[in-house]
Amino acid sequence: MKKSLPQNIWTILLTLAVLLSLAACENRGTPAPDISTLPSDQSQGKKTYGDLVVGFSQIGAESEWRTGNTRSIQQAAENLGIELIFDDAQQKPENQIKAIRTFIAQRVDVIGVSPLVETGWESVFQEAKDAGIPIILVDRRADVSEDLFTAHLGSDFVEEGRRAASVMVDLLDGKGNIVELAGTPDSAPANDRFKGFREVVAGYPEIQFLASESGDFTRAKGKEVMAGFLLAYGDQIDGLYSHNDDMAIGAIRAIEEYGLKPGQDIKIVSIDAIRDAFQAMIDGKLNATVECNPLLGMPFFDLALKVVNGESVPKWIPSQESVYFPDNAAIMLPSRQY
Ligand code: GYE
Repeated sequence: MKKSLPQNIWTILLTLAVLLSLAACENRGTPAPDISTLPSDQSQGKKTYGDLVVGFSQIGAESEWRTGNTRSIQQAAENLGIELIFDDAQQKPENQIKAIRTFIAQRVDVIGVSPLVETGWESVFQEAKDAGIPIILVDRRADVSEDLFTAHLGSDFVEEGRRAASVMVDLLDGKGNIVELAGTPDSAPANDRFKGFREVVAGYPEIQFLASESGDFTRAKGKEVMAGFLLAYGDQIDGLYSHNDDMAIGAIRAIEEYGLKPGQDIKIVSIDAIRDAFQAMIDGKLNATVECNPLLGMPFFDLALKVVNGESVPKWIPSQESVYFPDNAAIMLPSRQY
């Protein structure tokens, strides 16, 4: 008898605890009855990927980087069940402006755009803002005031230029003559890669620039411009800095046709890290490639959903990237996705 009283108390307490935890479990499956104290839309009315209609204005298909970027965006949309309205501007900013206006008229939830050039976007971005449609810059930046776009997802192109320069300085032991194949004039990557490279090379007075010209980020133009450099400067060229791998690959052909050995007679550093650059390194024709990640599809839609649901996002989300060299190119190639 002495022990029966405490035992009863324990039974009652245990029963109460079980009942309370059952009630808590039930509540977990249903929304809390009073959400007035929570920030709006946190527990109700949130959109999911399947609800999104997204317009995307792509630049074109000038490089392997670009086609890899397009694939990444289209595949991610398909995997997530997002309705994607995709427009290819074929290298014309006026086509991008037209596409953005169409997206506004269609009342899409978010507009993604990779601006071909840095300038000329104020009015059309303002139109999107007035219509309440967020603009997300994917890959390239636009030179507009920060209130005209919601976020920018893409690489630090200045840093890529710096990295390319450090590698070139090492390859040339701090002295020699360089030619440069620049990207599309006035584009953010061409401007920034030009600038970042010079920041580093400025510390090496025995490195000289012989010439810098745009190859428009394409293989064909890269080859053509490099052939011109060779005609003008021939054997004086020690190094080629190319703003992307495609132009470097075009240039490699021009160098071979001219009768010199790319990667040996002329050291070559380029940017992007596409699969063909790894092959060129395996073949001993390219000395390094600085990575620029085009696989922006998933992070873009992740950002788009957050923006639509009113979550705060950083103004710039830079990509994490490295530099690749011939010694590990063969090991890396099979796992490269673009
Ligand atoms: O490096 C080049 C492409 O904007 C980062 O555009 C991109 C650049 C890329 O055509 O290959």
